[in-house]
Amino acid sequence: MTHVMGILNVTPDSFSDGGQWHQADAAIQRGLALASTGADFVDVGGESTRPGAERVDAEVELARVLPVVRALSAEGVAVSIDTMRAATARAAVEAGAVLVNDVSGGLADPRMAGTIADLNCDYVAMHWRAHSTEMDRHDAYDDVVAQVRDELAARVEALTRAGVDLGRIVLDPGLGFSKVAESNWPLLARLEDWAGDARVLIGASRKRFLAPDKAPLEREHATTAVTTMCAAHGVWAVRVHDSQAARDAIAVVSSWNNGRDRPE
Ligand code: PMM
Repeated sequence: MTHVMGILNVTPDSFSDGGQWHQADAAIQRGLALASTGADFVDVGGESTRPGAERVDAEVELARVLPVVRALSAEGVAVSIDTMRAATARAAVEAGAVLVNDVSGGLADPRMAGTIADLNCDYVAMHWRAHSTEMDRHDAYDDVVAQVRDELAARVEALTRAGVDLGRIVLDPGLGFSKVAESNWPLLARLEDWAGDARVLIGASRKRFLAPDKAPLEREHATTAVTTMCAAHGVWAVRVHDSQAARDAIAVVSSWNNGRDRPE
């Protein structure tokens, strides 16, 4: 059954006021709420990857995420750390995180592959071409499905060469990252053509391509529709803001499939 990864961005624009403790406290409460409403993982990130976003210093990123990772892990929540930095990944796993979610697939930090091999944890390798300030200049494809397949295969090759167990790698097409709106749909419609037998994570939640004329919060129904399709197509996990909506959609697909086996 498809897993739910709840999004927890511990970034300044996510919280309206207060100092560091307040931010961490609010983030921890949000993480617990995500877990209690159906998130199998809570994905903690301290650096925005929205198009155009500037990078934050490693120390700032670490100070944002570490107390949250530690507190949620202590409460029994399965935490995933959303980072491109090997040092942040290591510190988070040592604080209890069980999965590293790297939007750069190991490209942003040459030490990431060796660190994951060493940590021996699950690792999401997302398709990525450039940092947020430049990603829109790298959105040209002749055949987006074939190129994402090949570019991800190159990452898998580099990761396994560094000692990462193939079974630990989850592939993600990086919806909205160096992709114009129309490039995202073939990647969803032709999952098996780029992912093969690998586990797949899909992060479509509230992204612009779902409904360009709507505000992010108004893209929630479209997000749930994508979750439903993902569950029907055997996707391993969806990364979402609303864990309850995703959980309900996945339960519907599961009951629907069970209905096939049940006598009338
Ligand atoms: N998207 C964002 C951040 N992290 N991680 C993965 N694996 N896949 C994604 O699609 C992804 C990600 C950007 O979305 P946000 O600003 O809502 O966190």
